[in-house]
Amino acid sequence: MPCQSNFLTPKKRYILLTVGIFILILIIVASCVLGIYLKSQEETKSWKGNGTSRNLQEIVLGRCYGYLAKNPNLGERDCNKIWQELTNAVYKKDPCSITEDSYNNLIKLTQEAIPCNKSLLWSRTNILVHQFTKVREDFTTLEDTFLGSMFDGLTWCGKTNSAGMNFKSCPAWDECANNSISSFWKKASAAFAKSSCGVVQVMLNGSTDGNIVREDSILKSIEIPSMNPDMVSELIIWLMNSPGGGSSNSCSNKSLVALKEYIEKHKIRSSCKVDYRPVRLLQCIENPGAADCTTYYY
Ligand code: AVW
Repeated sequence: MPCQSNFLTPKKRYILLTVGIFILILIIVASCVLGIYLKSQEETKSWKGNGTSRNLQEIVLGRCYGYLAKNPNLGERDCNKIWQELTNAVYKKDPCSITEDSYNNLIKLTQEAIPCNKSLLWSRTNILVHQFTKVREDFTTLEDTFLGSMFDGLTWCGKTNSAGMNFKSCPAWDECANNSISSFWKKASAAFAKSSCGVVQVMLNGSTDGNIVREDSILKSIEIPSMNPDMVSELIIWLMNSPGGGSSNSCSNKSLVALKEYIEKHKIRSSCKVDYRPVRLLQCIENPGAADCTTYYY
């Protein structure tokens, strides 16, 4: 009896093979198109904040080497590794899924001892406090430290589906809870407060609109709770009013009294000075004609 083969005829085989190859090519092309589409969607996805600062890598590396040159006591630090850890924290990740822990390695690489009685915290006095530490190097804000000075004023975020920074837009501070910028500053602020010791100072703005200290400020929500009451003996508030008149406040202001109670609830003693003279003198350099400055002329 002739053998009845179940095998396909060469013609059928040829057709099947052609169809198979065609489907395979179709799948490859479709996934390429989808990949390109996803990437382009990501590039055009517009977050509310500015994109990554231009020349971020060069700026961070330059600031890193600059700080090390001025502070040889920090010893050997690898600026390229620091940059690498920043990219590890944010590359190929949704910029709204970056937690404080994402920066653990970066924090480890930039650890620095803050001498006791030197830490200066601030809220709503960003410009004034840094004008002050420029002339008074015996005080240090987070932005004057190795870590803080490298990233101060810069913006960065990665892209979900590819390596590299997103230079078009990044989430704004409040756009999502775990964004690359807010998580970084929260983590850095907690580390700074944790390593502070002795008498700590905090510069506040008595002439600001609204609350002197915002409820969700980093000072209140992160730094005060992070300080170790066994290491910090006192928190001294410098309440700075604008010398040009306008609204001003005293230490008996309701929100300051509440802040004092909040500090003491964290087992840290606190006190308050209005218009701390060394800072007032600095304000008067900028505004010598202001009513509250004329008393300094003899
Ligand atoms: P700030 P903080 N929304 O003057 O106590 C938008 O109130 O917060 O002082 N931007 C914010 C927000 C927010 N909820 N929170 C913080 N920022 C950004 C580190 C924003 O760029 C130092 F050690 C704003 O201009 C100080 O002791 C800036 O943070 C403490 O944290 C300051 O807000 C100052 O932070």
